[in-house]
Amino acid sequence: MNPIFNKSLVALAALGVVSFAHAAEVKIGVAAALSGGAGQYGNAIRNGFQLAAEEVNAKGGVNGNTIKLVIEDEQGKKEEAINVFKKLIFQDKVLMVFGPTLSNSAQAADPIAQGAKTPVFGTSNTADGITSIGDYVFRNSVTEADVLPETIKVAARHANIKKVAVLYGNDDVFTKSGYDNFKKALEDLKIPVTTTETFAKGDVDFKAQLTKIKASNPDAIVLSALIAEGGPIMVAARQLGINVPFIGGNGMNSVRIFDLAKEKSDGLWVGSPWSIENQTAENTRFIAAYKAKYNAAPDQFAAQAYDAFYIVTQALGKVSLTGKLEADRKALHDALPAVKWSGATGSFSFRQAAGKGGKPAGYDAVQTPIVMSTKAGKYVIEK
Ligand code: 1QQ
Repeated sequence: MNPIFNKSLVALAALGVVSFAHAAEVKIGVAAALSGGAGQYGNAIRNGFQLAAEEVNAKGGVNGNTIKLVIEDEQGKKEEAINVFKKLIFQDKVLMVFGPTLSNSAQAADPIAQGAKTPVFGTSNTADGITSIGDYVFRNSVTEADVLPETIKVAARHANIKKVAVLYGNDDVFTKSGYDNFKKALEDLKIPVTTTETFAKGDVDFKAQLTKIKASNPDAIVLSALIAEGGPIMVAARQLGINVPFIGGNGMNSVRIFDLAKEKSDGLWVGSPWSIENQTAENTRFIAAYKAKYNAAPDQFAAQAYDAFYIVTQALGKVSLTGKLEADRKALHDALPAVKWSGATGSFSFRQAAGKGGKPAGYDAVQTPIVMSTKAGKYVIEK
């Protein structure tokens, strides 16, 4: 190149008029259950991330940097989540990882991110203890401990619930944690339990448990399940003539219930900061954008992922990336806790969780849950 021309280009670049290099591309990993029993959640999560990333990149990215999502299917299995985390963190060298979908997988895979000092951000992990893994673990999914007492309280007020049966999956981190938190909330609210029954992942026949539950004559069934089992449980209950309300945790807050249980899907109570019926400006805009892109309505898993992406962009906006991965991961980690955001899921901030054995803990979500019940294939907001 002509040296004079070259010099003038350097001068222009210094003024910011032209730039030599393309703006940097920031790689962010997404580990989601895109196949298997948790695929219903994972695909919605991926959609939420892709929509947000597209919006942010269309507006010029963050500090001029484009964000590239590196998306991997962890199949809702903890071994796969570990493999995917290793690939994203050590091979792809992503700045941070979103996911995995299930708490069961997060408990196994998050220590890898923590060990590599790479921020990991769950958008659907609601079990106790996930953020106690360490200070690089973040989530915007509100814990079962925070949501379930509210769901039970509101349901009990409306549906005249004096005693309940409890049914939960006893082989999954999330469904067990949901059970612990349901049990505690029921004790606190002095609601007696008529019987407690269990099932395992992959079960398809729930007749024995439901027959016992029916005989115990509860006013409602408290259910800590993922939708793959929880949907069929609700269908089977209705077929056995059990028509009392179901009170579910995060796993039951899936529109899939309307496909599975059809006209028998009424009377399911769930809580979440997000509702399709919540008509804030941010949520209305999100729902319209999601429908325009995917030709389907979003669910709370998509909404949580969408907001999580914006929460991260807020932190990234405050960070001057150096291109040195270790320093950049730490800088993002340091910037995240102070982020406040108002998105599709309402107003959001972080609070530091309790640490284990003197280690600093990660960060949980501070958000207000909305309690809903299902009626005629829709969610109704209940107060
Ligand atoms: C968890 C959950 C599931 C319902 C995620 C999809 O809340 O595993 O923590």
